[in-house]
Amino acid sequence: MIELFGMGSPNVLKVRIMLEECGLPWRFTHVNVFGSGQFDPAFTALNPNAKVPVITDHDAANGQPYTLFESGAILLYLAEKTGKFLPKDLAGRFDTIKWLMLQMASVGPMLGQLNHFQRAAPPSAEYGLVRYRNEARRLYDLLDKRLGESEFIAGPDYSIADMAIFPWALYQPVHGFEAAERPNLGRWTALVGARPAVARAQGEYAEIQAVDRDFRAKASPADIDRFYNRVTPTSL
Ligand SMILES: N[C@@H](CCC(=O)N[C@@H](CS)C(=O)NCC(=O)O)C(=O)O
Repeated sequence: MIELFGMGSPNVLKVRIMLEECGLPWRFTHVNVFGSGQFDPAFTALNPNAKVPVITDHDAANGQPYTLFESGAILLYLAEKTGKFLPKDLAGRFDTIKWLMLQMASVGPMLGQLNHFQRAAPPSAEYGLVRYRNEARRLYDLLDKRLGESEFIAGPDYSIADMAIFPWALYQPVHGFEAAERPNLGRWTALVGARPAVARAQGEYAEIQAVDRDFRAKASPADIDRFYNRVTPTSL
């Protein structure tokens, strides 16, 4: 059994999709990141970086529970464990890994920062908003171009690279970009979204996000500042 520690967020949705695609038995443990649950010593013992997702595999190969953080590493681990969604041939394997790395290094961080500057930054932070909006546009365009050349992100087959990018691609309208301007991205989003495992993974998502909203409503201003890491530094 795999225990997934998470919240209603795209990096967690990636892992939910993979667990459903692989048919692995799993359970969800909700971490209250708005109430500083990620800084609890019991949680930082699992992930010293204090972020979700984290998984603990209670059926790991050596018979001992095995814990991982970082969604890309988790997807690779589950692909290795099950032999699914990561091609065996070297070129196919690294075509998948390079797009997975692009998601981890660029799509997630840039779109995540755009979320922050759209929702949480003061109006004086215009420079950051423009910067991350431009980066988001560049990345949505890159994905659209790639999906005009290839059925799936990494090649002809659905893989962990698709699972990593899909939850972030859903932000395109939220970020104020016209979906109609990127038809290839739209074709692929519909294709991936129609998979039964993806629908199952997203099934409880609205309820999880409602719990997050409740956690957030109950959080203290200090907790919210800690969540955004916008506590005034004592030294620079
Ligand atoms: N690179 C990490 C990013 C993890 C991450 O930023 N997780 C967010 C949720 S999607 C989180 O834990 N936010 C709470 C916080 O930053 O305190 C991954 O892909 O796992």
